[in-house]
Amino acid sequence: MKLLSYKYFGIAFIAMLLSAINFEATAQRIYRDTVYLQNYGEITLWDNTTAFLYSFTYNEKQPAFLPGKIIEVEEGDSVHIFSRSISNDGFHTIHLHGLDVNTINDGDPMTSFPLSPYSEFTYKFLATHAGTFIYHCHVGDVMHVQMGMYGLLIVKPKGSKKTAWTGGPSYNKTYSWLTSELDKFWHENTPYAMMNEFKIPVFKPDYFLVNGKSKQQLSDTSTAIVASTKEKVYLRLANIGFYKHQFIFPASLNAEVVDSDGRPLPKSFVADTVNITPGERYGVMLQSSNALLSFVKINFIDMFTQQIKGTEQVPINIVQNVGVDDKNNTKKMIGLSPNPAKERLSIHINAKGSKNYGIKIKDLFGRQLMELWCEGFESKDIDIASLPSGIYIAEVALDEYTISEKFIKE
Ligand SMILES: [Cu+2]
Repeated sequence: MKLLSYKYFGIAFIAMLLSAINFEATAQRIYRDTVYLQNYGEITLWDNTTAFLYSFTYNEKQPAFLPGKIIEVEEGDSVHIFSRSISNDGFHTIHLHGLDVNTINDGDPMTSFPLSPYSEFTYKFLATHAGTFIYHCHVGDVMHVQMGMYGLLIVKPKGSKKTAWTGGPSYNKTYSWLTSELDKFWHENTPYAMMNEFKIPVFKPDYFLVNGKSKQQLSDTSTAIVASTKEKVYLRLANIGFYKHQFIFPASLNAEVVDSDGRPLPKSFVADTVNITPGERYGVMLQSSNALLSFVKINFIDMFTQQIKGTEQVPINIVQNVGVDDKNNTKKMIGLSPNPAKERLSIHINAKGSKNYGIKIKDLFGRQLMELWCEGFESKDIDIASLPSGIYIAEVALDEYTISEKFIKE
């Protein structure tokens, strides 16, 4: 036993030496970023109400928002995150969750130190391997995280290759969903005395968030998944809430879990349900062989009672991959311009033999938002200024069939 521990100590020592040498030898570039702690602001929720926030920001004058920006670095980067406190009286840190950083750079106020008002520190670490990580404030954890001090940190493979990790499975498109909850009472009654001086009220979240959004806000282009049957989608999932988040994928997506907590799984597995506890991250590959207009359902579960406290649905739209010939035909049938559009969208119909047609504008949830009836084949100009930005579907019903085309509202 004793011999074994000496042996391990020896190995650990050599590994440390090697990694120190490695650090100098392989650090190709220095990735620098600046984070301000903390600014005030507010979030607009799906029901158009707002909640007060304080969060990380990336310039001094930027109002708080949630979640923080995705910090994207590359494997092998030496990462320097310059952190400046702009708080009058609050203490904060940046904890690099799941990353192998040393004690001083850990951002745990107990083992490292908290940033006092108007102090500065540069958190440094070497991005040793690709993966999905979270950065968040580690002071008065529960309250500061709830107020918005969190974001994703993604280490991409070397050369930013479109693979889950270096040598890992490849993909065509990638999305990231950072999930959390929001208890409005906490935001309206924020105990300003930080550290341990306040009594935290019982957590009763009333908003359930994916990238800071819920309900109809989830058709936003950064969150809703749009891909073709030919495309492989790599979805990064990360939970920075206090509940367990249960992701239920439509079976035809063939959801394959490939990595967990920033490391490849020894063996990937196909699962239509993925449960993620606070702080955990998973990487999931998705591909459907059929066209699919559906949702990924997310249940937000209280871990003590196992009760589902909230459910959200993120739209997913997989379109049949069209060959070159099909594409030309489609072009002849319906044209949308400009796409993306800001205020007006022009629809040109080139179907022969059709005199009248109806146009429906739907969101990715399939809800009809507009309906128009047209005669003849002239282009139809429609006013879309009132639509929130996101992805929509223009559906044109001709005499015998319906054709649809997606467009983006900026
Ligand atoms: Cu903080």
